[in-house]
Amino acid sequence: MNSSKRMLTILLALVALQWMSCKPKGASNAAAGGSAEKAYVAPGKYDEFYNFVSGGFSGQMSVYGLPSGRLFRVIPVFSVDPEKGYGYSEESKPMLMTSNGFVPWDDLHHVSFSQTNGEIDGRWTFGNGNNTPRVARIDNKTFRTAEIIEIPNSAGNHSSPFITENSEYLVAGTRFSIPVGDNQDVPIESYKDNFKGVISFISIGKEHGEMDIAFQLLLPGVNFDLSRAGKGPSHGWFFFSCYNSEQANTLLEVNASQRDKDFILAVNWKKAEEYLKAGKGVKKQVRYAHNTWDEKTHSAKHEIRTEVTVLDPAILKDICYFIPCPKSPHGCDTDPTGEYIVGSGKLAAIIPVFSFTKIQKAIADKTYDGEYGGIPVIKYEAALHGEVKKPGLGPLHTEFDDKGNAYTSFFVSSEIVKWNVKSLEVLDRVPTYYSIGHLSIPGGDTRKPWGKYVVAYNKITKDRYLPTGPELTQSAQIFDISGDKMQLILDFPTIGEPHYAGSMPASLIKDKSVKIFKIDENQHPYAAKGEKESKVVREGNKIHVYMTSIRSHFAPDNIEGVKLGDEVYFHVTNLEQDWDVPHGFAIKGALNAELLIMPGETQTLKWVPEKVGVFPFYCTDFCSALHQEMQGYLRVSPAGSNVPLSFSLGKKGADAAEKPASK
Ligand code: CUK
Ligand code: CUA
Repeated sequence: MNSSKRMLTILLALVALQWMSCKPKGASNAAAGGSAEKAYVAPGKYDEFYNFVSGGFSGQMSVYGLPSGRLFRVIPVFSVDPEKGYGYSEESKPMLMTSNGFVPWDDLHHVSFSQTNGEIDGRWTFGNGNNTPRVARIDNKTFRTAEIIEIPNSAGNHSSPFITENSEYLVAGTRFSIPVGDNQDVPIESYKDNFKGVISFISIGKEHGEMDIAFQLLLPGVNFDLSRAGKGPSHGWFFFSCYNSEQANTLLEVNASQRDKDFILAVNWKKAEEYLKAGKGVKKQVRYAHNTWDEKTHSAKHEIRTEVTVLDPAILKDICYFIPCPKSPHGCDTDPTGEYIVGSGKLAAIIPVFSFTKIQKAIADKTYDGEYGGIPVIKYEAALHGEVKKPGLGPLHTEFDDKGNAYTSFFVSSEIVKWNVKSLEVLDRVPTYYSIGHLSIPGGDTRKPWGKYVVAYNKITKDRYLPTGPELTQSAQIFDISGDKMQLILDFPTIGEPHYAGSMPASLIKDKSVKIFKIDENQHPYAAKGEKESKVVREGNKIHVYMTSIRSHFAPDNIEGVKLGDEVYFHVTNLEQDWDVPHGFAIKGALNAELLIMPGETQTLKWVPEKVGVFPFYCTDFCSALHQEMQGYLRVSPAGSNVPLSFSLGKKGADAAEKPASK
């Protein structure tokens, strides 16, 4: 066994041990930590930062306060959410449409914020969907998903949605290379010949943030993992880590861990733009979804797009360069100055730090070590600023403070290690409980970090919390990093599995938060903008109920003349114009969920009655002292019945107005 193979065996054994053992390193002081006053935000006081945390396989994003760890909101993104009716209301269903149809789930790993001049500007938060490749944009004024775009020619959208310093682009790099092109029916064994790794550059509209696939890069079949944009001097470049340069298609655990070095891919996207302008892109026929939410119609629109432009960097020179990086790199992080790029090899015993200046010189001097898939490979030493020696085991991700320091998470040795970016000297280390994945400093991936806290997002909690059956909560831990030594100040459980997260000063969002939707601006085709407009209309077997809600009744609240075989659409308009007065709507036996309708908004619940009878409906959100009175009845008669269609509010039996069912 050569020394590198032996090292690999030892590391793999350590990885296995980590998962089996009950007490990893640092466990002896599992009950340690806590400097509660630093995380204490007095009742009624606001937190300093908003913290947006990915939910992993929950498909959601959650929003906490920093430093209190208080949970404010869970935003459904690639998931249906019965609490809010997202994915259940007729208006929101199109948000989850894809080229495969309705896909109500995804695996959300990374968040990123829109930036202006390399600083967080507070407008939008983006998230990636891994499984059915998608990127979502959340509007920070409403904390709602405003747009979702599907990524064609991609599978496992992991290297995403990292962003450039003026929000020109965000990227989507495929984790799984796949057959690309007309013939997809190829043997899996033909990976090396037929599989390609595609990276998409998604442009972002300057005013409204709308996403569009500007171009795709066709690259060798490897696994793209993570990425970061260059900044300052390296603005115009993007860096991607990749593993499986062995191009294995089976048992990757072993077969993709053979080579001493995989790669970081450096992309000169300004060069790509030049080729694009010169018409060097090739148009490819594809199918992908683009879904947008409209705040005036209170509805989503789903469309299928059919074309992308592809650039081939093996033919179009000077777009891409590979830089060797030890042992299956995961994180690939650029520091606030934009000069240094940190690669974190999951199985490496050092952390290499690359220099943008040296990379540029190596390219100018052609200091190459051959090619990989038609793309030049820069000599490792020629690109290297230096290596952090013996930092820990299993480095994953690195964030930065505003004092020239880096903080790297170590999954295997369960710790955060602080080191100086220039001198590469290790300055401090602190245990996390346990098996940290990502870590996050407010602004820690931008040109302007607020280096006050680092938050660890841990995969395992073991003995930290009360047990909850076979699965235990994941957790976050906040460390004060304002001094020389990192100090644990708070643990808090998280929703789903947190991967990456980001924080920004509360002031960037707080005063822009939407309070109501103006009822006059409601352009929903089925809105009833006052009780007088409420009505029930039959169109064939479709019954449209134009319903209003206001504290504390629905109009109408008695409906008759619905027959088996009818489809009923409750279009509920919330007439309130006060902050935080949603009304809910639910009807017995409905097969979807409730609606939760914000002030001024209209939302629709589709209901197909399956039984004859009288069905109560009610408001699900405790909205007033008489919330429990906010209810109504709908009568369903047999298919051939001659009960006339009628609706009423506040009228008794025989007096019920037989309003004509006209539109
Ligand atoms: S990955 Cu989760 S710990 Cu998907 Cu960003 Cu590294
Ligand atoms: Cu409206 Cu409760």
